[in-house]
Amino acid sequence: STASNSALKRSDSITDSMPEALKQSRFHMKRCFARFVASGKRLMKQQHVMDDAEKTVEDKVERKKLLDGMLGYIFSCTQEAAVVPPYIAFAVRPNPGFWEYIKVNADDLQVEGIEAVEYLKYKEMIFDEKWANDENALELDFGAIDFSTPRMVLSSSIGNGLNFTTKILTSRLSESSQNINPLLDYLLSLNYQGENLMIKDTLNTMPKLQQALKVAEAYVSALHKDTPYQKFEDRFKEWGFDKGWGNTAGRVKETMKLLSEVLESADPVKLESLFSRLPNMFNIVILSIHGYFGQADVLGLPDTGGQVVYILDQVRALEEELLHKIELQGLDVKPQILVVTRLIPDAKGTTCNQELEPVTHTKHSNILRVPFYTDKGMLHQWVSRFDIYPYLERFSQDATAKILELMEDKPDLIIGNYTDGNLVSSLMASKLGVTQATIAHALEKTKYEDSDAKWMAFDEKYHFSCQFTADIISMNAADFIITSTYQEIAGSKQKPGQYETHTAFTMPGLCRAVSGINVFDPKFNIAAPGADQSVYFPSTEKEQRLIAFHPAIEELLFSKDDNEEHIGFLEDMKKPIIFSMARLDKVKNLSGLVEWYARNKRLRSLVNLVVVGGFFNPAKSKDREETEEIKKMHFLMKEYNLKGQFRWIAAQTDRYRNSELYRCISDSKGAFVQPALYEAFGLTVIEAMNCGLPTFATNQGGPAEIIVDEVSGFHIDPYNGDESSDKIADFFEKCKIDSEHWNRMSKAGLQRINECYTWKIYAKKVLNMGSIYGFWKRLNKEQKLAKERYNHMFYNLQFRNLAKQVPIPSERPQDPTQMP
Ligand code: UDP
Ligand code: LCN
Repeated sequence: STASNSALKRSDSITDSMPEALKQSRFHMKRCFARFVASGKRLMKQQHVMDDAEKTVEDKVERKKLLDGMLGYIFSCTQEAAVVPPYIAFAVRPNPGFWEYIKVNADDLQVEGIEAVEYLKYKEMIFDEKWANDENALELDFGAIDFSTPRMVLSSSIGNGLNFTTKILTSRLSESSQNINPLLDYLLSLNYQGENLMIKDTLNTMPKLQQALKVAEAYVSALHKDTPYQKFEDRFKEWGFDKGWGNTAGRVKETMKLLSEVLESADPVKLESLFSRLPNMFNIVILSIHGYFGQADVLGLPDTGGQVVYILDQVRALEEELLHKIELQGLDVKPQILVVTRLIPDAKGTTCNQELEPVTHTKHSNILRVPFYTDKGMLHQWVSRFDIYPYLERFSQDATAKILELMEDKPDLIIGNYTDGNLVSSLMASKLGVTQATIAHALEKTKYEDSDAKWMAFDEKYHFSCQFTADIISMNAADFIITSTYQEIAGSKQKPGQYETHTAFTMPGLCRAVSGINVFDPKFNIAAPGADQSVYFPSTEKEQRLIAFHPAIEELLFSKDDNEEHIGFLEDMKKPIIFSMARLDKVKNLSGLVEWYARNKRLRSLVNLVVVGGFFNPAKSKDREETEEIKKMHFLMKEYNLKGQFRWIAAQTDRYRNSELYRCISDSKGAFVQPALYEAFGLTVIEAMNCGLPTFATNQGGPAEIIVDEVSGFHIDPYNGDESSDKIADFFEKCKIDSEHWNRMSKAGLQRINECYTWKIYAKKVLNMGSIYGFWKRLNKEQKLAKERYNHMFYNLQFRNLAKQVPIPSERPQDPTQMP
């Protein structure tokens, strides 16, 4: 962003350019570095580095020159600096995914490039000197065990792994000799529950297969394209083929042609197209363990939010796509999708105590619930996702047995969600030898500053020791990783991505991850979710509106009394409403929004505020963060006298009613505000935009990518409340002057959604990934095994012990008679 970025040529490393840059401003830099070390050992963030640099140079012109120059650029790319006098070790990130570590001696300004491991040791010196100096401290290095996986090289390729993998596959296939073609091997192995598909053992060499393809292709070419497969099935069998090629002569011909061409000389586009047709995916397991996983009355309960919404929509989209594919393959097979979650006997009026529940609007998909067991028997109550670790191993075994029983076969793909689901998916997939995908709706590490370096202080409350260990295990175990945005993997120019922060990090006293994950690994893939558009549609689609809810919504928004469901009221019912809805977690920052609003007179005069989240009695909450947030909300209401302008509504559970609520807010010409301190993706943002609401969303995380600032909505800075509330106020002021302004913004939001965020695109992509990465995994058996063994040792020696330290609640006696 600075004027002379160009001073750093792409080929120059920061280590190379820094000495010269320091030399040029030696006088100021001496003072600046003296300032860095003045307060002794500590960890500086970018802002501190910049502030100190600015303070050092008094003269304005000089300062500008310095900050616009090379040094200013280096400081602006510095994510963090460990001050260990006389050294300062810098972690510099010039571009997404690219890091350089440098140490500078503050006394003589000597510069030296260092490796990540050395940087981490400096950082550890601040927190645990003894451990930092322990030569045998536990060091994790997946880079060293992962020796053969090809890597992408460009920041811009990150998240596009499928494409890259297909290209690498193509060149591997071209290298392999005619008779031991791994693709042939793979095709021979295709089956559904033991029943052979596509080619029989008789076509077990390339010449035989190619010859048979020629004959069969010529034969189907002569048939009318709509001739059903059954009509020529017998002929096919004689030639050595089985079903799976297609439902009609036309489709069969296309598939055969694709294979013939790929066998002759592979090309990535054809290879991907061929793999998207292969009958290799029928049964899928999706793991989502914590919280209340149900289809009604669960949203807004602790730990129960977007993940549930995401998975239910995902299952519907995947099933639809599977059915479509199977039909085209000409097979008579019922795909099965099982969402595997925790059974909670204390179900709080939800269905979470039922073992099996069909997923609505699907034909063959079910929720399977498996209870948690401890030595004392079945666990009855909800447990926080932060305390879930002691139950997972047993859960994984019980769930695996149940799945095999229900599916009568191994699944073809296991998809994990969030730390707990991902860890279980790793255990299960490794045991069954099945392709594994992981999804991290949020990696908790990025949500709390220095949660790794200061893990010990967080551990009692959050058990990050378990969580980050589990996350690292799963990331490395997964055959592919599905993310919702680019930023989730590699962040932005300014800010590292969630996965990226797992590249090199340290938890002093526990483990130093020298290479935890590599964001250039082609396993990373972006597949953004959507919102169910039959539920979340624009307020302008009058015929579809769910007007039956209107009286209830009217009451919810405007009645004057306080009750169990709402407190506070709106005096002027004509004003536009700014609206937010989330779980009452600290990171969601709903109380922050209330405070911004409360402090901004202009905004208060322009609009009312309505917030949906949590409930009102702090004594009733079992969730640590929720309790604090509830108290803060009450405090703010009183302190700023929000009476008449603010309505607080308790957590809502009906998504149909919620969708109509969004639309009613839209009718008021209001806006949606998502003020989170950090948001991994932000489903409410796309729900609101689908309903036609102009949306202001946090610039920290996924929403920054969903919304193009000032084009399809607005970014707000959750760490700068005054600026954010002013931005909202500006919008409403502008709407007063220009009545079209609101409509334009509303339409632009919708357009953005329809172009980029739908479930159909998602399902196609994910099934293609399952197909390609499944094959990739077979091709790289040795590498996979080596990594699996390394990972397993880490699981056994580290994770298991950490999990044992997490207390098991005894609030309610567990039932010993329920011991299986
Ligand atoms: N939600 C709800 N009622 C509430 C709070 C949230 O129905 O009281 C829904 C919301 O509509 C969205 C999901 O829960 O579908 C929250 O997803 P998001 O991605 O915004 O956040 P998460 O809770 O997953 O962190
Ligand atoms: C969990 C979150 O915290 C959100 O950011 C996501 O939108 C949601 O899961 C669905 O992926």
